[in-house]
Amino acid sequence: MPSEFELIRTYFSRPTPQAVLGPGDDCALLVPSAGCELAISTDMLVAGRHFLPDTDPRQLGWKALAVNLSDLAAMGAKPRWALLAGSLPEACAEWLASFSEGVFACASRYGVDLVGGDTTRGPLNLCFTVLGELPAGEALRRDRALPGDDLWVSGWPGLAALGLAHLQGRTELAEGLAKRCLAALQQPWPRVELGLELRSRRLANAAIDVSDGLLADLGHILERSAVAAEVQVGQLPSRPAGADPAFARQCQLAGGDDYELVFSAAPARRRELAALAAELDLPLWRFGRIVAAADRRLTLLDEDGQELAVDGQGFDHFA
Ligand code: TPP
Repeated sequence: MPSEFELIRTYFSRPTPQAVLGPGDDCALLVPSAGCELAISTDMLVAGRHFLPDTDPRQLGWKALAVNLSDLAAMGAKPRWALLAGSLPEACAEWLASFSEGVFACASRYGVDLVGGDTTRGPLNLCFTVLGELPAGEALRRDRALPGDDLWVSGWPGLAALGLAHLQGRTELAEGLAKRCLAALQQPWPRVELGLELRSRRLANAAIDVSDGLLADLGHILERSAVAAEVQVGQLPSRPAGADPAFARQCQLAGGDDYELVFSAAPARRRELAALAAELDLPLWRFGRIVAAADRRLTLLDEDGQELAVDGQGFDHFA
């Protein structure tokens, strides 16, 4: 059994060119770029709650870091550094090698240095802290949506929740679709480039990443911006062939684990957003609009303009 220090040295020590001092001392030493603010976020992944205990360790390593980077993406921050605090039931060399491979695959894809952390024995629990930077005063925030803004969402919300339901035997999926949904669940791609471009081109007024569910996370924008919204369900990506359509819609609206970005933008920016979608090769769906109303209400409309019941609170750890 390796000691804690051997474990860190063997599996979690890689060069950290973006740090003055990386792992090995009591603290890492970091210098943000001149004129930048730091964006900092932390997210914990607990076995049985955020992932199934038999999840492939390489995919788990990727996802544990990716869901944290998604928070940086939502604010338009450039990821730079990460710390990992984890408790592990045992120091299994094979598991650790695969897990750290997944972590560093994600870290190098998004340009992040792992600069420190902590390891202890205990139930499997992984908690990254990520640090990014952005020009002072320019963060994309939840509280800046304006009446009249369009609402947009990136990518393919709903696939990850379908994948989880499939793994848990709650729904059947056609073979090709199952593969896509499991990839969305197990290896999400945080929309870092999208967040950076929305921020630097000043295209979005407000943004959030979708972790708990599309409607639930949109609700945070409404709450913080003190506005209401109308959502046109028919303008969301069409339900994938090979799944129960009603269940797929439910997953899309309230499933969570998507790590897509929802944002609001002035209608005058539609053309630039279409160009950005083509540039990033990432679909952007205009699925509603922000309306002025003190009640912060979310109205769901079907293809015929009929109001639908809002059924789906999103994921809640304490529900
Ligand atoms: N159960 C298992 C075994 N795996 C899952 N992926 C889920 C449930 C679904 N799930 C777990 S956490 C979560 C979802 C949809 C929401 C996101 O997690 P949270 O800790 O709320 O992230 P945050 O909103 O803090 O970024």
